[in-house]
Amino acid sequence: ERSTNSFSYTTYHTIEEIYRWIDSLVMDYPKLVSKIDIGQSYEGRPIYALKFSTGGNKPAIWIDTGIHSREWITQATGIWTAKKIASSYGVDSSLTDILDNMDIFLEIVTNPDGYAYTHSTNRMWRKTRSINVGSSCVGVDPNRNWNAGFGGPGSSSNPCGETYHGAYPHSEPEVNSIVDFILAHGNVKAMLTIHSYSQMLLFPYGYTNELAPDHEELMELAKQTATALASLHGTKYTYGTTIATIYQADGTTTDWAYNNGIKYSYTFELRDTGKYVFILPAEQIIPTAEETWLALMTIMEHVKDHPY
Ligand code: PAY
Ligand code: ZN
Repeated sequence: ERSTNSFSYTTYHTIEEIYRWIDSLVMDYPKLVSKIDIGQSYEGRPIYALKFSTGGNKPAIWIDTGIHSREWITQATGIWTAKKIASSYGVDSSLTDILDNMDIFLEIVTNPDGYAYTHSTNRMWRKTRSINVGSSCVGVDPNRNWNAGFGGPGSSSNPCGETYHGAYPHSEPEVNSIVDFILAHGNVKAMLTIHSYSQMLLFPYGYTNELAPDHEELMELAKQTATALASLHGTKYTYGTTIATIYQADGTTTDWAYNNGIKYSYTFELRDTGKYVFILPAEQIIPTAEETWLALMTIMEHVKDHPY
């Protein structure tokens, strides 16, 4: 009996529980799943990515959840998604076809220090937990810390701000670990970064009104993805560029990925639209994860079928 079968996918978990569960997943599916140590957080916690691979180094899809620690539905969705990928290989023909052609990387706790802090002290903590020289305020917004439009007006230069960009690009080890990993890998074809809330699917750019060269394809795929997502529970997503759909955001993951040659670069904003905000009831974990799966599959199939 696989030990990940008895885990509770319907409740929220601490980082210790998630890290133990990650080891169980690797033990349950040793041929498909491995754990990669990609670095250390500011406070010294290990940073792990799961690798789903049928062997070798294939072109890859990167997914991360929880870069903003208070967005708990995203780490919970990441856990469910990891189990879904592992248990679908050889069972679901579409996912099997994806994994026969591509590797999937999934980083579930992308901001470990922040996540621990949302459990210990402040449920609403968004940023990292790094100390800012010359300020008593702690933390940098890890989704303003990437080297793409870094430091622009869609971010804060005040260390006390919720969107503080940090002292310099990739100052945060949580961001820099991903940058190093992806650049060293060299063959990442899609980068999907999962946030909440707002029910949106966003793509480049956030730092400029200029349209990306692949704008039409990204827009069409976003439309198909939103349709697939809504087909399960009727959850409605809006979609478009970050700047036009939510607001100007500078130094974000998706803009960095796109400018570094990763065409299929999307930010998900999961449930809801403002009723429960970041404290989404645990009963919504499975429905959210299930509908998000349909969206992820739509994008992953498209990436597999459109090599570049
Ligand atoms: O990556 O497209 C992007 C930027 C948009 C997100 C951001 O500000 O980093 C949107 C917000 C988020 O998920 O962090 C939205 C939520 C509701 C917030 O905290 O404002
Ligand atoms: Zn966020």
